[in-house]
Amino acid sequence: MDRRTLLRLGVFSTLGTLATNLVDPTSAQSKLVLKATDVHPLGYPTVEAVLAMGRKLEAATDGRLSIQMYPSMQLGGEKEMIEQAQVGALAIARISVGPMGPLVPELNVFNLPFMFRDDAHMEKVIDGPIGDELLKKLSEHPTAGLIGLCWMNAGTRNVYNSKKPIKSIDDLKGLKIRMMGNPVFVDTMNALGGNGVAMGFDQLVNAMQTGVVDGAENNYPTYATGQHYRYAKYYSLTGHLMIPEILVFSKKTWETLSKDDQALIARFAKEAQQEERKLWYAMEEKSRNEMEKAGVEITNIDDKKPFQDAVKPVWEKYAKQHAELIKRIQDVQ
Ligand code: GTR
Repeated sequence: MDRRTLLRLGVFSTLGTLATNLVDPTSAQSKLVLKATDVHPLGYPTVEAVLAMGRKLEAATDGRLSIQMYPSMQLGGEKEMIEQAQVGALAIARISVGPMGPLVPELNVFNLPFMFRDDAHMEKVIDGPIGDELLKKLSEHPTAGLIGLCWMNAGTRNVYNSKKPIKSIDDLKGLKIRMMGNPVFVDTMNALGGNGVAMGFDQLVNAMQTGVVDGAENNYPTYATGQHYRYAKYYSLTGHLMIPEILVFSKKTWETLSKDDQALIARFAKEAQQEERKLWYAMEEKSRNEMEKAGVEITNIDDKKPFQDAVKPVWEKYAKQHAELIKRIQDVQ
């Protein structure tokens, strides 16, 4: 947009009231504030990694590009975040791969129960060619409307509930457990013997408070910062899911950026992938300690085999169409 068009649109006269974006008539180039969001609060590794990315962007562009973070579900749950990024109402969303499966089927391989052997395996996959390919798949997807910037660690998800410790698979019977909104997760919980209830993260605390669900499943940091332990004190190490996070950028906004700005954002995002990881492990340990102090009952499950056997039908249903990709993931040592 040239200066004349901006004048015609009255942009300069209303500048004082414009809170975001946009044009600073005193600078040669326009300023852009990228709106970012996360369901987690300040201090959470993913939030801090994106904030650090914003500081770098600001420094590298003399303040022309910056990131404004809206943490703690200020802009809604992840479904809403995806929708807002798709229409360009926000630029950056840090979400779990969980709700991305229905959008880009290949991403669902990360959502399969017991897909990764451990954190190291998961990291090797997201840091390597498969990680890059999947980000590209998302970015080039004709209708997803999102650019995949990078991955982040999110540890292992374990089941927690208000009724009893889960020592063996039989203990899951009859428990209503909140799962993320993606059929693969409800199927997983049902295959394990519980009752999977799909629900947004933003509704979970209320659902536990009112007994709509008996519990949920997540990593230590989410269990702790989300205050979930207050309603479900039995945390059992089922380790059934290990789902990385993904940082997405609105394709609509992306296409308005210069190639240089795109490259800069992509570079800082790659760095954020590694930086979040360090914060992640520290936070995981801290949360676990806090939970022990808060009186949470943590239960180890020695024999995972019955759990792995029980989810075979889920693999039958969702893995077949991605057999080659899954084999490549399993072969990563
Ligand atoms: C967390 C993840 C969030 C969100 C949440 C959930 O581990 O960081 O992005 O997906 O789980 O269960 O909805």
